[in-house]
Amino acid sequence: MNPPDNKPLARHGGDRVADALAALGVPCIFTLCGGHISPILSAAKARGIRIVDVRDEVTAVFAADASARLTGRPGVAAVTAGPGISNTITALKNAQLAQSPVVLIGGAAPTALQGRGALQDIDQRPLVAPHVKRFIKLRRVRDLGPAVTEAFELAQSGVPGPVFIECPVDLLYDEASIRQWYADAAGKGTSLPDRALRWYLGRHAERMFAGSHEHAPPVVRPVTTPLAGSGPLAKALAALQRAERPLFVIGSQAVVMAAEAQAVADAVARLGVPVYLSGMARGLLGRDHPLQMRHQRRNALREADCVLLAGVPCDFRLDYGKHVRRSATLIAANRSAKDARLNRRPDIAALGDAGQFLRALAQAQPTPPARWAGWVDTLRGRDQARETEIDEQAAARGEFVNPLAFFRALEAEAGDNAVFVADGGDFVATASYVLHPRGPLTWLDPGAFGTLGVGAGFALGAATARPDREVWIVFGDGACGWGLAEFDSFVRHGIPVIAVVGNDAGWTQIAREQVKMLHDDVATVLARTAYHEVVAGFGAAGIEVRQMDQVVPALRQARELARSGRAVLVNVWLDKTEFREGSLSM
Ligand SMILES: Cc1ncc(C[n+]2csc(CCOP(=O)(O)OP(=O)(O)O)c2C)c(N)n1
Ligand SMILES: [Mg+2]
Repeated sequence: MNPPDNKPLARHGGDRVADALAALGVPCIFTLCGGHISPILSAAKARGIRIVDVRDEVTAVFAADASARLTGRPGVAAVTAGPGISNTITALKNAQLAQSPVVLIGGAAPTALQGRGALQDIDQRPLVAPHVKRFIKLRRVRDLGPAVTEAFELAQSGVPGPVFIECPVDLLYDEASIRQWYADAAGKGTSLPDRALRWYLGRHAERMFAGSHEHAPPVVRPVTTPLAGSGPLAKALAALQRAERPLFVIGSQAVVMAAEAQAVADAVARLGVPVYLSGMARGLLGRDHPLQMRHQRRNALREADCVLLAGVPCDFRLDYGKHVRRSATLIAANRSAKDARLNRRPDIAALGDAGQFLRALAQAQPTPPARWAGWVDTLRGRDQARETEIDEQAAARGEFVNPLAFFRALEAEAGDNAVFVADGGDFVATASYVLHPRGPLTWLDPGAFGTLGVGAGFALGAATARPDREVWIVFGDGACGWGLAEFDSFVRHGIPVIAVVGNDAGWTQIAREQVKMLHDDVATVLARTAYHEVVAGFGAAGIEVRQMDQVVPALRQARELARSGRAVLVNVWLDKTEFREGSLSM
């Protein structure tokens, strides 16, 4: 919409932010509007940056996070002051724990009114600062552009993570309007306090706009990759050469430089060491690489005599380090010194980018020793035995759909270019054993924060960053509740994601243990809700599946609809299974 009087707009602070974003090559901003940030959104739009507006600020930050993980470049979200910012906290924390470079731009009350009871004015620093690498507080117009380029560099450097830029609204509108606004606020009174206020506000405006009249183009700052030294590399190489049963566990941090993920994959394939992939590294080696194991990781870790944890801390997922045998040589390659040493001190700490470390190892290692073949075969054999068990469990027939059989079907039907977003409990854990991500960066899950509700935002980020991909959300019926309103965003923006909801009418991952230990299913029971009808209300396509023989036709129809540009939700009625019996994460 043009301004009602059609007068050209004076240059304003929003233009400075947008100029910096454009210089950085930002393709897209995820947002939910608010008066505090309007100038940024309209200036960014005018520079050809896509503005994707959503229904909850948390979605905007999840989307920026997913986009960052898939492109290796910071994802950008902009939200309004106060509640706009407080709504993002879960996603900010999630991005921080996942070490994902997100730049969040937040509005704020006018500088002169902060702390005086202005609309949505709260002290935002204590709310946000614990979850970001830096809280950048701005008081001068001329700092807007440099703050954006600084935030980009910071978000990606060292251990990547979110950075917050607080932009008070009076920095964002044009100087004449703001000066007029301050003049009106100061009034025309002649008393001493009136004159003092006028003087104070005049000086305040001078400071705000000081130095803003020279216009220097934004300077993009280079990002340096932290590299492990040659000492740890030589030691790790020697340890590998001595090993009889080496094992790699490769996690998200090995692929933070997304553009180089394929080079990391090639290196891992050349190294010839059996490997388990986790987090964003799932899919690194493609669908069915002979070195990649999917099952019985705990046993493999207990037997291995040399373990490289590449971008993986010894947290709950490795039972705090207890899964690795004491006598094994433990090598930790990690950008974070804290993560490299978490719960267990490694014998060799290679502090630097884990992906680059793998590449350096592959370059330095001669061909893999022939004696490793037996070890690889042992692990392969176990993996295949587990696959046979899964096939047997998948064959069991019940009243509705068997989740294992469902994922076997999805594995066969989803395109070779599929990206899977995982959001849920048991249903998603089953998916993670049965689905084979197609290649590097084709699997997204929340990470160590274990956050339900990431699905819609992650899918939005994935679909905008990778418009050539088929984006699937694997949703628990509980988890899908957070994101259903975003089908409105998918429809408005023509984003054809396909959601499959495992409808077991409950928060099953919790119910399983709660009922067993406390004999009470309180708060874990849901209804067989018609989620497919809910999304139809937003204009998306909804399909219901209650029987196994409906699964393949429904998946094919869903792909067809998505290809024609529609967002789709397939609501799949599930049987209860014993597949996840006994698993509990604390
Ligand atoms: C934001 C958030 N709230 C609560 C939880 C606790 N939680 C973990 S798994 C789970 C159940 C998930 O249910 P659903 O999505 O239906 O998947 P299911 O286990 O039934 O397959 C819950 C509530 C969480 N991880 N995150
Ligand atoms: Mg459920």
